[in-house]
Amino acid sequence: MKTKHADPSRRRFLAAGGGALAVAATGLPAARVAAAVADDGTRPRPTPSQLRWQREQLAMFVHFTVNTFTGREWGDGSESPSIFDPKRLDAKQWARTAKQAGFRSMILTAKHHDGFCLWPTKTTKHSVASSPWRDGKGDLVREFTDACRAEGLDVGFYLSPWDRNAKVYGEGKVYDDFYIAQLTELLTGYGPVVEVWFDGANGEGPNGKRQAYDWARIHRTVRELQPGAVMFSDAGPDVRWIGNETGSAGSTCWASVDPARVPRAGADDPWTGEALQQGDPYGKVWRPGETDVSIRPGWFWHPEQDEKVRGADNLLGLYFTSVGRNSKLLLNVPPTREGLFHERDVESLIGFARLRESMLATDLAAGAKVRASAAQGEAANVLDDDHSRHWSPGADARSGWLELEFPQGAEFDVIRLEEAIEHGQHIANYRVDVDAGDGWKPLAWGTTIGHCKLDRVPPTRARRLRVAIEFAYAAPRLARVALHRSPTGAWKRPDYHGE
Ligand code: FUL
Repeated sequence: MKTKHADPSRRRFLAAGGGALAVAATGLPAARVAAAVADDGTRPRPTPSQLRWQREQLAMFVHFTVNTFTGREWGDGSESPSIFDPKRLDAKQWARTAKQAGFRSMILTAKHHDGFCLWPTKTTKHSVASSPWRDGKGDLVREFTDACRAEGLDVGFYLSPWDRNAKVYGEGKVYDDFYIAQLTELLTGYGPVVEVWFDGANGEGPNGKRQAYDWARIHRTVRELQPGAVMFSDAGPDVRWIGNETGSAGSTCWASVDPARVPRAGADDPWTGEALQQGDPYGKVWRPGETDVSIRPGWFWHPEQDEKVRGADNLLGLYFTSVGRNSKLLLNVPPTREGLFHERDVESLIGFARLRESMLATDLAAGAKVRASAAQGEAANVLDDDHSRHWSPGADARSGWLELEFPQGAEFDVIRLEEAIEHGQHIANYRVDVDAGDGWKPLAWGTTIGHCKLDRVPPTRARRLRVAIEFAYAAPRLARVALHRSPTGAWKRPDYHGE
């Protein structure tokens, strides 16, 4: 459970953010809407780390701790380290699977709420050093990072601020020092880290007290020790939570947010799930949403859930509702008590990769003739995956269109659009029309594009296809237009999750 989001401001947010979209959607002259918003150069853009983070598209979460052995989801901190004994632990199997499935980084729960540390920390005895695993000489964080690097995967850590074991939890600066010491060990002892994941849960510790986390100090520590890492929490500062654990980003999804509506990272703030799902087109900071979801009903492995592993087509559904909605998918795969990914999970992951890769391997728009309403940069730039090149109707334009012509016709059921987000996210309304030889017909429309937007449509045959940008807050820039055929008929249900 993340921070609970109280409801009162929900209407306030929708009135502010949603209202702006409604104005744009009414078709009022773009200039009237644009007058109210900042100019191109002042809208937020991603940092290089945020850009790299988003372009990875797929990251794997690994939840593993004493809970794996007790069958619980939240340990209470009283677990004996003697129960932690994953006899066949093989982090290389995790990393190999992640790599084969097309994931680019892995994030390990170095410490969950129960306080048990997966590395031999100097800060507490409540760690692998007190367990029978590898005779108390093991370091799971080391095995994990070595395995990731051997496969060319980046690494990240989850270090729960809520610690139900630490006696000093709730003691103010004493716990801050303890937590910062743990963070420092992780960020200085194991090479480059690309993401640090801060959970919003903030319950009581063993003394019945709560801790007010010193976020400013925590953030400073990460910046100093790993300047290239992005920090996740409900509220950022670099990457925000998408607002639910069901794998669903908003079909409207802005990377920008308004920090005034997010008072403190991880705090009990007034954001609603919907507001996190959608972001804010007027937001002054770039803080894209991360979609964390588990391949199983729980975050940790439970034997009775072996029958409930999401199938390959279900995972493809998650891909559409996360990566395909301008978010990043952080998919959790929990190792078993033996310390291995279960064969069912592995099978689903490999199946997911096959479905996804076979869909993306063929671009039915390749070779199309492209023309545009106006062009600054070749219109045909949208036909290749080189992100450094894009099409724009011009710096002052707030609308424009692109037309693709397929001499042989094209048949597809997935439309992929990508904005050149290194210049910011600006497109607020678009429409896709097709002509199969009997005139233009509307096919799809949407409110945001961002890094990637995947629209599932009924199987469609077209001779011409037009992408009309109806309104953008600043110069619209499209880096990619691609057409695909989905392997599972995923188009049949807009929220298709494969069940
Ligand atoms: C939540 C935690 O309470 C869950 O146990 C899990 O770690 C999830 C990713 O974040 O807030």
